[in-house]
Amino acid sequence: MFAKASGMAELLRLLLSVAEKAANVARVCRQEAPLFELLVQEKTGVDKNKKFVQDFKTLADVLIQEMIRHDVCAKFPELTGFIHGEESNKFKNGLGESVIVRVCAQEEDTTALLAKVLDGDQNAASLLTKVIHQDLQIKDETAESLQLSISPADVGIWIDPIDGTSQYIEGKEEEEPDEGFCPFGLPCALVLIGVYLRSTGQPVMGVINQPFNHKDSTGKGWKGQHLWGVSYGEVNVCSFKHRRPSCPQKRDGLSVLLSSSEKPAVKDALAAIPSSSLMYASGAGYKILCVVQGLVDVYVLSEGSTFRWDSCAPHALLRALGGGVSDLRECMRARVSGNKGHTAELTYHQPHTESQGVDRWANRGGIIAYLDSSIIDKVVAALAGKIF
Ligand code: 2IP
Ligand code: CA
Repeated sequence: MFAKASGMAELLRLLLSVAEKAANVARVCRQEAPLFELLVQEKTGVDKNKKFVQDFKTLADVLIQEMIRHDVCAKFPELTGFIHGEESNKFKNGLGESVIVRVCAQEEDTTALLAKVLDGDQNAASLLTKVIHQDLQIKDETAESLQLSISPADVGIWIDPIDGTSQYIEGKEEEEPDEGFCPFGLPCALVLIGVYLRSTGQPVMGVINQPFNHKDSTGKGWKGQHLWGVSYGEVNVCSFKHRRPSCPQKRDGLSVLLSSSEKPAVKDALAAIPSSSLMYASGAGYKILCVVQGLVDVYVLSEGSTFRWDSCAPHALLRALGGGVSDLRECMRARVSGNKGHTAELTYHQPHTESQGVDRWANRGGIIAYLDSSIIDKVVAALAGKIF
């Protein structure tokens, strides 16, 4: 007989299931014609009169976030008020009416509410509602057997409903090559759910769902994949197992993943590290995922252009594998003050109180994501005097 799953194991199972529903929402918006039209119209911006059309991608984001919030709070009321996301759930429809997007207890009520946001488009509203109210269970024996000495009342959650939205909307259909990663395209779009400890802000659990991992057998639809990781106390478990010591791109040198919009000074400084190779990919979450999978050694970002919701989930996976995500500027300061070895890992519980809006939650010192913390020194030494 199995022992009863612990609260955190139950939370993980729920997050895996709700992330899969989120991936279904993301896929259905691209696969079902009435919804896809709304996405495409947004892209080309044809119908300027209909405001909701311009905002359809935001609606998909908000909906995913609210669905996660609804499902988690229904099962874990102790998390109410501790689930944060990128989006606000206030929405304006084409008539200028303000609608609070939420998932209702009854399916027909959700459809009615969505139809209001979608200016009466019943068809689109019921397609979305069906996916949101689906009862979907992901089974994962390792996840279910986890025993942690913390409970859901000790944690908070960060949601990025779709990270890499521009790639999601553009929808370039690059399949992930067997041995590497995609520099752009649908595989860079990820659903990210990160769990942190309320007391210290340390990331303890992460679920990543990649809705568009590979094409299905018909070649028309997409299949996804999900990964998870848990890191607390003695427990460090990641669903991703490294199959080989290194990938072809890595060879002996240092492979560095960057945003294509990274500053030239940073690119030059990193390129000067002996036998380094610079690579580029879209999506902050996706870049950290590439580090998790050992496809590159490190992801470096010198700007404060990512947020807690981008990094919390993949950070937990990296910790489970012995790595981490640190504040780049703090690492550079630590070097100057002779505090070598100080990793300045990101935490997730405290806002920058002097900032406004989303900037309160920015990873404003830039980030460095690694599996092996000895890489921090190499990167920081190369960048010393070049940035900040
Ligand atoms: C974005 C998205 C971008 C990324 C940016 C994130 O999140 O992941 O792709 O920029 O940092 O905040 P880049 O691809 O240049 O790294 P979202 O898609 O949720 O806005
Ligand atoms: Ca994001």
